[in-house]
Amino acid sequence: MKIERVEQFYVEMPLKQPFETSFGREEAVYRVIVAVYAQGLVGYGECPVEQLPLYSPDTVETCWHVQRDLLIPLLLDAEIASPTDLATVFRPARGHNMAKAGLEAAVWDVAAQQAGVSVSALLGGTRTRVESGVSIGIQPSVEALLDQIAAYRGEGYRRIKVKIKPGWDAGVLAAVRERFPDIPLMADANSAYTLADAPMLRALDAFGLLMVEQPLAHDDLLDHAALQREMATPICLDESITSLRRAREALVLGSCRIINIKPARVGGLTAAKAVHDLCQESGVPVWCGGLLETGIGRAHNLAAASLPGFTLPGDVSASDRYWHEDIVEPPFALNADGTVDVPQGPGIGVAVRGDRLAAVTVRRAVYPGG
Ligand code: OSB
Ligand code: MG
Repeated sequence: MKIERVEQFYVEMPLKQPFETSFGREEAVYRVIVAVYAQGLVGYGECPVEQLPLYSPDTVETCWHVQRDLLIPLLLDAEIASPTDLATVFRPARGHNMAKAGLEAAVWDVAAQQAGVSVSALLGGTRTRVESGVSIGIQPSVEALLDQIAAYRGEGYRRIKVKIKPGWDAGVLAAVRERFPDIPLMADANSAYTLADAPMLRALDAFGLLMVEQPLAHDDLLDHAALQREMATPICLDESITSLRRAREALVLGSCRIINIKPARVGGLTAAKAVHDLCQESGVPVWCGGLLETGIGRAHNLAAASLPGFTLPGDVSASDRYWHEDIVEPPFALNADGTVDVPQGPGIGVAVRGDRLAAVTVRRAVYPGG
């Protein structure tokens, strides 16, 4: 397959409600959406970057630039037999996983359409529905958090993730446990602590959490290994796992007992599957994380989460948890049993709404340029 044309869209999507983590507060997301054209078909991918490198080193502008100046020229030059070839095509570019992942995802979409199957099926997925959790940002008050948890539990979400940071941690989790003694609960620190906080982090063992996500530095493996040796609660790594190699290192070092796989963070669906395969061989459970994706990135995340080793509920919540109006049709919905369907139609299995995409686009470019 030859890619004939690539389009980039810089989009801005206001969130239904602000999302606050230990690294900042977001009222809207800023994304690069890409479309790739081949043989009369169009495939879509999403780069879940942000304006500033607060979660990932990639930003909207670095993504735009690296795609325009390196990845898109490489893609337009390549003869692609399978989307897995893109690992080789993009090899000259170091880092910039999110810029690679969006283009790779779009090629998976086109390749699946060509084969007349879903991205999930082409990847080797086996599930048609994925258990969904919900990630709740830092709230103005403990009461507000408890209300949110009650509302999401009422909607049917299977697992609650609470964002924590120094000053919003053990006391808050104690209040959550008092009100909801039995819910599947976890906490995500987004790297807000150091080993000096080990006594506080060990105290979280009292709350029966499913896991604590990324308590220490975003690029650390050694300190997490030391902390895991001292804690009963499983550590789950998010930010630290940026490739198959880093996942291997983490498992050898004992830095975590669970991995949150975000396809965009590891550079795409092929890398996500490789991390999944490694974890499956090693008996390490994985789940699919999220980065407040629009329906496009959500569709690709669900395809990844349909692989058999994704045994824990993912941050693959319904469209209405994030958006007043998604950019895909139909939007993603939560089933009564707390699952979200993996689209089964060709490609990503949902239609990108041209009107919505145009409405949220603030900059657009086409390659080859004219
Ligand atoms: O750490 O998992 C994270 C959102 C933005 C940046 C980082 C994270 C998150 C989430 C939200 O937790 C997950 C989602 O619902 O998409
Ligand atoms: Mg996280």
